[in-house]
Amino acid sequence: SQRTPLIAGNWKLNKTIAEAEEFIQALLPRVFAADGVDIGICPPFTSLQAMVDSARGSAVRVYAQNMHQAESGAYTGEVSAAMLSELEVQGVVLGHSERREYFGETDKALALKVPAALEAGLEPILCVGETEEERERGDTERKLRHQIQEDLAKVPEDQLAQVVIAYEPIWAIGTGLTATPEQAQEACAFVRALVAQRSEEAAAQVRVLYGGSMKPDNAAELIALPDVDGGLVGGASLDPESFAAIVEAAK
Ligand code: G2H
Repeated sequence: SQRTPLIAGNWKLNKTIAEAEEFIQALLPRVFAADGVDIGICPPFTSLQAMVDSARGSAVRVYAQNMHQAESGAYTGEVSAAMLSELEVQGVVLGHSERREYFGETDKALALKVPAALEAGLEPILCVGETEEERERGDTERKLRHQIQEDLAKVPEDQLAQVVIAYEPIWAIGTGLTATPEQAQEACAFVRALVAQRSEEAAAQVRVLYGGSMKPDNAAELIALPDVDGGLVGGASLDPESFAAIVEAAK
C-alpha cells in the first residue's frame, strides 16, 4: 500500500532513564538501515527528553504515552500537548485500554485530547478495541464504532489521515493471546471503513496498527495483512533484539 508501516513500542511503566539509554544504544545499530518502516518508542515521561536526544538523526521517533487535553491549569500530575511538542516528540499514545480501564480515561476526554494533540503538531496514536466479553456477545463492531465516532468527532476531515489508530483487542493485551490474522484483518478493515464514513481519502491514508501480544514470530504475518499498517508492541518492545526483529518483519 502507499502507507508506510509504523512499529511503535509501548513501554508502559517500564525503564528508568539509564535503562532507556541502554535500550536505545542497543537498538540504533540494529535499525540503522530500516528503510520503508517508521519506528517509534513510547517511554515514560521521565525518559522522553533523553530518548529524543539519543535518537536524534536516526529513524527512531519518540512518542509519549498520555497527555491532558487542557493547555494549562489546575490539573496536578498532568502534562499538555504543547509541553510534549516542546520536547520534540513525534506524537502521543491516547486512549490505551489500560488508561481507559485503570485511570478512567473516557471517550469524552479523548474527543478533546486527539484534536489538542494534532493542534500542537503531535501525531496521536489512538487505541481502540473490544473486551473478551464484548467479542463473545458479538459487540466488537459496535464498540469500535462507538470509540472511533466519539474519539474522532472533533477532528476536522482534512486532519483525520494524520491520526494513527491502533486496534488492540483487550483480550490479547499482555495475555500471550494474539488475534488470528482473520480477526485482526477484519477489525482493522472495519476501523478503516469507519474512517471512510467521514472521508474516503483519509481512510486510504490513515495508518491502522494491530496491538496485542505482537511478537517477532507473529509480526510478519499480521503486518502483511492488507489493512494492518504496523503494530503497537508492548512486552516485546522492551528488549532491543525482539523489537528490532519486529521492525525487520515490517520491511
Ligand atoms: C497492548 C500491547 C501494547 P502487549 O497493550 O500496546 O501490549 O504487546 O504486551 O500485549
